[in-house]
Amino acid sequence: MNSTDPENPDEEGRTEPKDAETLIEEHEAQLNELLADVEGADAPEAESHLPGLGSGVTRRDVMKAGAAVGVAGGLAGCAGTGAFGNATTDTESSSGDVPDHKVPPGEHDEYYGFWSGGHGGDIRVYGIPSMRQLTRIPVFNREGAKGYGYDDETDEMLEEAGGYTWGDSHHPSLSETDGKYDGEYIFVNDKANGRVARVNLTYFETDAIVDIPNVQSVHGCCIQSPNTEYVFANSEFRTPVPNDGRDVNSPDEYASLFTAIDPDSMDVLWQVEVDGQLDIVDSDKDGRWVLSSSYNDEEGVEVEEMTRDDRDDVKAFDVPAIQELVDAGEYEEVNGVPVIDGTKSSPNNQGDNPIVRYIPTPKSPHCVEVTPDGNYGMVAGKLSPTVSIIDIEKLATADDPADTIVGQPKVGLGPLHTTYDDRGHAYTSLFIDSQVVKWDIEEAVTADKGSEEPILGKIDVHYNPGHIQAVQAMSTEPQGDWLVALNKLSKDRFLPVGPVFPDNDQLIYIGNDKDDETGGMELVADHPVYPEPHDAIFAHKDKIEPARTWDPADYEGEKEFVTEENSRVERVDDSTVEVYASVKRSEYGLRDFTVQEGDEVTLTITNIEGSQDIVHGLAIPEYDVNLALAPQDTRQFTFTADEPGVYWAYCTFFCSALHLEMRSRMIVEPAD
Ligand code: K7E
Ligand code: CUA
Repeated sequence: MNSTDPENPDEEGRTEPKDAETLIEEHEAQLNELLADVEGADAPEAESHLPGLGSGVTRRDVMKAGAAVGVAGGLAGCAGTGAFGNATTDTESSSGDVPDHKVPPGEHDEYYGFWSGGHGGDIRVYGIPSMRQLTRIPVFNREGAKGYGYDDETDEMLEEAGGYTWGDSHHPSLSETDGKYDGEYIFVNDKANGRVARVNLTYFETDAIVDIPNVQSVHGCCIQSPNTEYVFANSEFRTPVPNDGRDVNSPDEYASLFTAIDPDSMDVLWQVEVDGQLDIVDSDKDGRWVLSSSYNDEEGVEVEEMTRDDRDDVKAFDVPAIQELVDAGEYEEVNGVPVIDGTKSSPNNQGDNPIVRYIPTPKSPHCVEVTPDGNYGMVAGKLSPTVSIIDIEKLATADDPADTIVGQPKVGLGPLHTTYDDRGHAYTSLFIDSQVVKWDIEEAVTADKGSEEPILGKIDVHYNPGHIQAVQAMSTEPQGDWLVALNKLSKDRFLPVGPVFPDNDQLIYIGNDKDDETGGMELVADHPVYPEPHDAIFAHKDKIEPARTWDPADYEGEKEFVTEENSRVERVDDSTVEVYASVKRSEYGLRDFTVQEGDEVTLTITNIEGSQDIVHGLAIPEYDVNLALAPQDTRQFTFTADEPGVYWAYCTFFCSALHLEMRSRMIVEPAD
């Protein structure tokens, strides 16, 4: 119904669909109305053709807000002709060499990159700078290739975490010790179902998922720096708390909660209710403050209400102060979780040491990212062309929370996310301008608010970047050489693959500081990606130490390590059978096994190989059995043998010249 013309219904009350051009114009008008005022808004409207898109494709088609400002003169260069004016010179200009991003056959990348898979629900692992995909780690999604969600353990984990068939992973966060990545875990949110998962980086496997009570959607997710004492999760959608049918028609009563999770037990420790809404979250580097960005502090339920005001509040949580209240029992318990009142009028927020500080920022901002030195939290304006710089030290002392904002450079249209190098520069993605802007942090603090002076350069990306991420920028050890722009649209950059296009992750070299249009940034590679990653986090290869085979000691007492000798069938009772079998190239420990129709069968299968990279599978046709067994791993699968007959269990991984012959026969004898 949205795409019909309400003015001209036909005799059956239907209306004509609007044409594509009208829809684009309406979207632009809506956006232009919302965009906060920018000085110098009289820049000419750019409506010429984009380079490389061919005729007939206009800037409008890549969703630029054409009539708004900052469309940096023409299209060929985009950066450079006055939109950011007085670009400053960086004195540390280097030779200007860009290292080869192509990694020769047989050699390794320097960095791991962990991408969230969006509504694919997984984590994808890439090598940087080659951008080669190394593996995918299923998290909220079942995945046949890895048998994830099929064996009893992972199936039960997914069932206990709500039993949903998918998730929407957005924000991967690497565990830290002393502010440095320690290579132990990744934590990641599920925006769709209000969950947080933990991925074990020894085995590159999801090992825990918590379904968070009292919240519907978890968007922001981060660990506490410097020592991963908590994992924090922000509920984005306001709902009644608890959401059990009460207050459904009273949006005023809905709430957003800030949740703290124990990273070891993955138990929910406590929650804080706030006024307004919560979105993206990042921790300071000292274990005290956690900053949450927010849009919709209007507490609206429709887009016009959500974007009504010129300001929304960034919330700064004083974590030790909250923990003290919890320890003192000053909370209300809801669904077994201590919930602390962090609303503005709460007694906890009166006096000199409020547990939540509300910092007014323009306008429906999108994110918050703390600088590697822990000094500042950057809040990108989204509908405001600015980034607000929050001075974290001032959070404890400023009388007026607004005084914690110590800088507000004007960066361009649609700023969404900010990342950092090791030389004091920030890089912000500009969704509407389809650019990455590089700027000087300290200069932005000393410059007037709204100034373009701190801008060092802009580079075009293709197109509409969401997150951008530079290597190790979320830790205290930024590396400052590579940056990836996770662009939402790729348009014509790749061979067409039907109406659902790949996203385009672009690799940019940021190791050179130059006094040119881009500030030395250089685009080196396009990379098509399956929809739809949101964020990525990169760690030097030395930070991650994956196992080459399983260590059976890690599951001792939970599952039997089945050798060739003790492969066997055990009847437990009239209707329960346990089957134990080893696997090696090219045979199962049991060449056949017999069960009775109606039996509940539990398979316990061990890959007894000690050599790395020799993975076996065990599949049973028509019984939906699918196990993947890495060397020294044991997996279990339980099913009911309800169809009599002969079933050939076979190996799914091509493991030897006798792989096809590698089978076992399951015989299900008919009940009389
Ligand atoms: Cu910007 Cu979910 Cu991080 Cu997407 S959010 S872009
Ligand atoms: Cu084992 Cu194929």
